[in-house]
Amino acid sequence: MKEIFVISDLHIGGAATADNSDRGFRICTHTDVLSDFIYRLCDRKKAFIELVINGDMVDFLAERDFAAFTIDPKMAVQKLKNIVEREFQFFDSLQLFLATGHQLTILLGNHDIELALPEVQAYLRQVLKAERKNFNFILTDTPYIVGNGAVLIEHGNRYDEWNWVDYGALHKLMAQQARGEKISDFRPPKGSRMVEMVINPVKEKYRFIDLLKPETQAVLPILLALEPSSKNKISTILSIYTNFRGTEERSEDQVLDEELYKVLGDEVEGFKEYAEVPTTTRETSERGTWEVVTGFVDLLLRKDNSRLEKRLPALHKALSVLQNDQSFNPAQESLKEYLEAAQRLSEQGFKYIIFGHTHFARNVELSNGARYFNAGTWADLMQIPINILNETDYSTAMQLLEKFMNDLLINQVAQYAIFKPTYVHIELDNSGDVVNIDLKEYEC
Ligand SMILES: [Mn+2]
Repeated sequence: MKEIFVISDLHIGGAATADNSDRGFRICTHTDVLSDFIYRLCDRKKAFIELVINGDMVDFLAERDFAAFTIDPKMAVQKLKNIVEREFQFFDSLQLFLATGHQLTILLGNHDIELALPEVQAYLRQVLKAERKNFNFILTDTPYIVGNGAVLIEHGNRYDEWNWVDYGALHKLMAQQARGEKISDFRPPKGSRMVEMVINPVKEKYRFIDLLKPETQAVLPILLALEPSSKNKISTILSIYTNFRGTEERSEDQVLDEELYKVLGDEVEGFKEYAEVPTTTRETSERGTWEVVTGFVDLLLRKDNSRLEKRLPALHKALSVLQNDQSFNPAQESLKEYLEAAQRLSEQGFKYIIFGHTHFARNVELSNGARYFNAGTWADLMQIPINILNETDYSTAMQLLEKFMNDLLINQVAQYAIFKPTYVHIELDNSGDVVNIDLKEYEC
């Protein structure tokens, strides 16, 4: 019998503030629990155990100097060294895991692409003392297949328009660096450029920014409410997405207008007029698409100097879309690109498809009886508190929302952070067939 444990999106990296009073740039604040999980596997010396780390093990994007991709191998090694020195407990546990004789497989994600660089690879092997045959490092987007072809494991960013990696170019770069040749360019994913240009600068002030999910419906309105000037950053996001290059003829505001126009059509002028009217004079009882869109546009277009409390009604409207949000429900996949990808893979004959990347743990039955899992994350998450979304009394909802927003303003994030470590557990029989597979939560 063999057991396989699949974990994903550990996102180890980023420094706490100097006096350790604040989470700083870390998204994973529980490497102690993670190491404990691995040490418990080490204790089972007689068992045949494999640990699969399904991408984003470490997070180069959280390491200074921030860059969407660190092409210089010396600098990339230095970043990994910083992570190893800070979080040595985790690397020690992996080293012991390998020394015990268990099997370790690491896949690339999209926040740890630098692991593929030859010098970085060599450094990681050295840290893990991984010269033995029980270490498997998958540095392409070839999926990892186990269980005699029944289980397909991959990070999942391949199905994400923002975060797919150009593996052809990455391989070329690896081959050139290994020979010390002049290197060609490598364009990191759009999502990584967004982290460098938008998320990390915002995170200097607001630590919650990359914990809060879902990204678009929750993060953008909250950001706009806290800091209306961030609408310029929204236009940067749009320009990264549409590959727009800034020119002298088109200002960021114009780009934003054009993008809004694509979404709203001729309504855009009406929305702007609407946004000029003070929110208090409007009906706030009705919910619906109109309210959500107007709430959001209101946040976008209101005067930058208006105070937070004045923006709360608009924020409340914008967040109402999350009332029936299924993001945190493991039995349902609301992100259709991953569900469709899993469905297609199941039609190729895979019975179990395991992704990571979204940070949302999943165990979903597909239409043909196959199963889609998402291994979730060991990083922290944050959800808009349900009591704010469900509160039916308007003035109570406003009070709750105001407290929440004020906590965010002073970085009192800990009370809202969720840590829910999950893994996919697979049992294989002696001939390698799957006898059991399930999504589990680690009891710390
Ligand atoms: Mn990822």
